[in-house]
Amino acid sequence: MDIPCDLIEYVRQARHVAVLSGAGISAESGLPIFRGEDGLWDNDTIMRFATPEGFAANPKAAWEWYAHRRGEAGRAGPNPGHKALVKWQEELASCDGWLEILTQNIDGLHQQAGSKKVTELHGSGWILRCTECMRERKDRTLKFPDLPPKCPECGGIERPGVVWFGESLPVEALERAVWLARECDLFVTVGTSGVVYPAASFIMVAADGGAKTLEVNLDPTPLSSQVTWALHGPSGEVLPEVVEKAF
Ligand code: BJW
Ligand code: ZN
Repeated sequence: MDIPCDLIEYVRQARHVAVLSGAGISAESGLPIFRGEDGLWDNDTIMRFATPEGFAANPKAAWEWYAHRRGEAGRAGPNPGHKALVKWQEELASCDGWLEILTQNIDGLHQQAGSKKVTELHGSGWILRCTECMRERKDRTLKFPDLPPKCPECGGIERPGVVWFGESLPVEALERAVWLARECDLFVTVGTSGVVYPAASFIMVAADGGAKTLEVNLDPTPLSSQVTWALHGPSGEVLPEVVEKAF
């Protein structure tokens, strides 16, 4: 891939880097993305599985979908794209800089790769939350004996600890995202279609604050024409190449 020299020079100098990742970064780990031809979704799936109303109407069906995805994520491992971000983070930490990740993904693969500062904007597929008493617990069961799972405290139905359409993002995650967007020298989006808000808006907050912006994505997106640099290719190849060339 042809990587512009001015981008590599900027990556070398940038001390404060924020990365927004989406489903595309985990595609090379074998996990499906949401939108597009090979995507997980059509409108019906969105209404049934990614809204609180869809879950309330049929928790078992929604859970079967999430249990299937937990199985896939549990068997997957981080790929060279995740690992390149770990190396980049370590390079910056060694010179008093920082790289922090804002992820829309619920698969935990950044953390599994070894990334330290990861904010989960859309929650985690590995957290269960009781719909009655709101108690949360971590759980990595890959095969549930019965669905939906029940709260060990009160017996209420549990839901995945994720953020569905119409629900607010966790307040601390939102605050962190805005802070990072304002403070970074470089804001990078990786493997996201850039159509889901508020995640898609953070790159513009960063640009308004004077940061340069980079998109790494297989296909062009609505963000492509607005960023300083757009690199179109698989993130598992593009990110390692950027990091190798810069450090
Ligand atoms: C590769 C690759 C490779 C493939 N390498 N790349 C402003 C305007 C309009 C609407 C709104 C707005 N503000 C809020 C809204 C409403 C709504 C929204 O955004 N709607 C739009 C869709 C129109 N947002 C919300 O409701 C949010 N809540 C909120 O804002 O609360 C306050 C509020 C509510 C209501 C009204 C107003 C305010 C919550 C959003 C929650 C999203 N939840 C989901 C499900 C999470 C759980 C789960 O995983 O099941 O999050 S939806 C789904 O989309 C998931 C993802 O995180 C998210 C983003 O998808 P992502 O990651 O970008 O994946 P894809 O598939 O879209 O793209 C992958 C890309 O990778 C593609 O481009 C490929 O080309 C690329 N690719 N292989 C590199 N190897
Ligand atoms: Zn409970």
